[in-house]
Amino acid sequence: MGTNDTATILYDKLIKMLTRAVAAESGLSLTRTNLVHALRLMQTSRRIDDREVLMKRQNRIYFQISGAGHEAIQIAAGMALRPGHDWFYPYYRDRALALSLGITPHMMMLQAVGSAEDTQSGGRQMPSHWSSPDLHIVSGSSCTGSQFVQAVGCAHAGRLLDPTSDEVTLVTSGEGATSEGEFWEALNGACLGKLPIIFLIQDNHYAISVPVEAQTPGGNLSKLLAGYADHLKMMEIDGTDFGTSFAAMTEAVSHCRGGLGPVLVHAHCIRPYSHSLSDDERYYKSESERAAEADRDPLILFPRSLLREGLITERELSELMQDVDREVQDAADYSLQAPPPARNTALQFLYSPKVDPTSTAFEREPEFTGEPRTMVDSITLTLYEELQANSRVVVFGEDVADCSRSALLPEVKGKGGVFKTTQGLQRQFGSDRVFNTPIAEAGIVGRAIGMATRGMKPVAEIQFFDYIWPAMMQLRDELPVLRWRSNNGFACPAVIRVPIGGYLTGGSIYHSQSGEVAFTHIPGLRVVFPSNALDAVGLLRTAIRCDDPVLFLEHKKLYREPYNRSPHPGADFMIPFGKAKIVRPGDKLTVITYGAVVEKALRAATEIGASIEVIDLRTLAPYDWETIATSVKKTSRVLIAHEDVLSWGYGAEISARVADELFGHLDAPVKRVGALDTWVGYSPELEDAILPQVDDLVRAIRSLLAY
Ligand SMILES: Cc1ncc(C[n+]2csc(CCOP(=O)(O)OP(=O)(O)O)c2C)c(N)n1
Ligand SMILES: [Mg+2]
Repeated sequence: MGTNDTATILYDKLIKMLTRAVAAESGLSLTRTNLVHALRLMQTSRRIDDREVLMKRQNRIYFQISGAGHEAIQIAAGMALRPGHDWFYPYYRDRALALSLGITPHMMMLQAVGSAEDTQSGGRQMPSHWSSPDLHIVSGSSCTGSQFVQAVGCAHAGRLLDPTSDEVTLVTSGEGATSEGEFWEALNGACLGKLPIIFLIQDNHYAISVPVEAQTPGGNLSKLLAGYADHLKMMEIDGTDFGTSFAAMTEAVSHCRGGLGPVLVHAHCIRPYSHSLSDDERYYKSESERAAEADRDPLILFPRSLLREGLITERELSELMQDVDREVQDAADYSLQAPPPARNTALQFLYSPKVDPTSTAFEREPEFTGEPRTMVDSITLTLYEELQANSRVVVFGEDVADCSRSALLPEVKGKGGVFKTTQGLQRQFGSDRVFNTPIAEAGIVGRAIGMATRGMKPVAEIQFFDYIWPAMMQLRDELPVLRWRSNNGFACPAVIRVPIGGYLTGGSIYHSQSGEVAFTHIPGLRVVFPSNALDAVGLLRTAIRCDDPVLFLEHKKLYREPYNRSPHPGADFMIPFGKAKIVRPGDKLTVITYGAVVEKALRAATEIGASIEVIDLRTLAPYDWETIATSVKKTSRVLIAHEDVLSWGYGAEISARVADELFGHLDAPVKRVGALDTWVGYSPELEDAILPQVDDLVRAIRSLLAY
């Protein structure tokens, strides 16, 4: 933006215009009362920042990040939208937005001190991590940019839940976070779906110490996005100016409410308090730059303009400031004596407190009908039944639809997934409920998170486990954390189905990976790994009907193996999580395994001929310790076998626990069999050598029996 003078002139013009025209058109009024209210919010936001800075210096809070310099655009956004109707995915700098939506100074201070009374996270999140189910402010993480893809899911869900609604989803971030892939994945998703979503990018020209020209080619996001213009309404504005900001936000909101598609508001701001209290911008910003920014401080410009326009008197201004100070003081005083969370609440709300997928409520007897089906057919049928049973179930991913060009459906057979797992589902349930997404794994999981947060039941597919990694931020820092970090305010019980594993002959490095331990290591996530068609049906239904996020691993090699087929066990058949199956009883040695190695273990046991017990874990998180312990106490010898690489593998955890808790029952060391610590090779010779085979199991079992 130009000089201070330019900004002031622009401001005066806009205030006059706004109080008349814009307000009338949008139904929103920018009356004197509203302008004074905006000023009050602005002042409150800044004074809370000031108070927190003080409290941090006194070591009474443990982190501080300010909204200073961003207040004008944020309050404009808050005033243009409707909390409790619209949905919000804010970021850490959105103090003034949060205030204008209804988060109170008390709530902010209680989070800053980490109190049990912190309604936003119960003392679990840093300050400035806004959350309120009532206001539709979805608890955010500290990860820059991860909110974008979730907001797309939220907006998409809103459309499916009520196509007549005029709700809007607002997602915000700094300009630095637009370098994240998730921003581009979200922009793609929002434009393709013409979704009612506002991307509010608050550009303070720095991402910590990195200036925008080192972050964004050309140093200007709006210019970079020019090619999106046909799909995305864009506005580049001075976000330190309340009038300009209100006009832009009002226009953005009415564009979205009118069903005209997404909007990106690029608001230039300043950042006078450094990045956070852990940063000092004097290390990388010149004095002249800092001085120029100070001239554009909305906390100076806005009250000055209201005074000049005669919308407030000096006396009223001074009273307002004193009033705000009192309110902030009250909030600080209250928070400082508020109790911390009880230590024994640490594990609370990792999982749903209402629905327990390990309980007998998820135990149903099979009622078999028809001929034996393969695992892949059984999964398709279960998805069909759940789509039928619950209108909130949606199925999506890369290539999962029969045909994106649905007009062609009468002519073509339909793709339905690279493994045909979802074939026929789009044809049966329509393109709203079964659809293709772009190749964007973070976007797929993020969409699932946003949809599940809104009460939908997304069953998303990652095409191959090998390609899950772009979604890792969503899978580790978001999906399993939302309930815990919001102290049960929000949850996202989505199901992510993932074909996994090797023994494919030619699958090579990038179509054969295992790696389930990367996910069993994540608190809050259920990880399921069936070894046969019957278990796949029962466990998939439990995954869909439970209230926790589930990673559902489907072994590609098992999809069409004749040996694991089963007649269909019925449309209500379920298997609880955390209940292993003894697939072969015995009393001389226990083999603990899962997935494709179950059948190999059975073959090894048969070859040896001894009384060997084989346990199929079926779910890896949670796992059935009771069945393991009972078996090991009986047999005193234990082998843990899995397809994934040996070192740091799933077997390491189980053997550590066996050694720890069952040491006195053992007659032999705990042994493990797994893949060599390398990738799966393309040549069949290599693949055989790398992945565990029946012979490896036979050798390991014999060596244990020899003790
Ligand atoms: C994924 C991720 N990477 C890095 C960080 C560390 N980090 C926190 S804020 C920040 C800068 C963000 O800058 P910008 O998006 O411009 O927002 P601003 O803080 O300037 O408002 C960084 C790198 C993070 N929180 N998340
Ligand atoms: Mg920035």
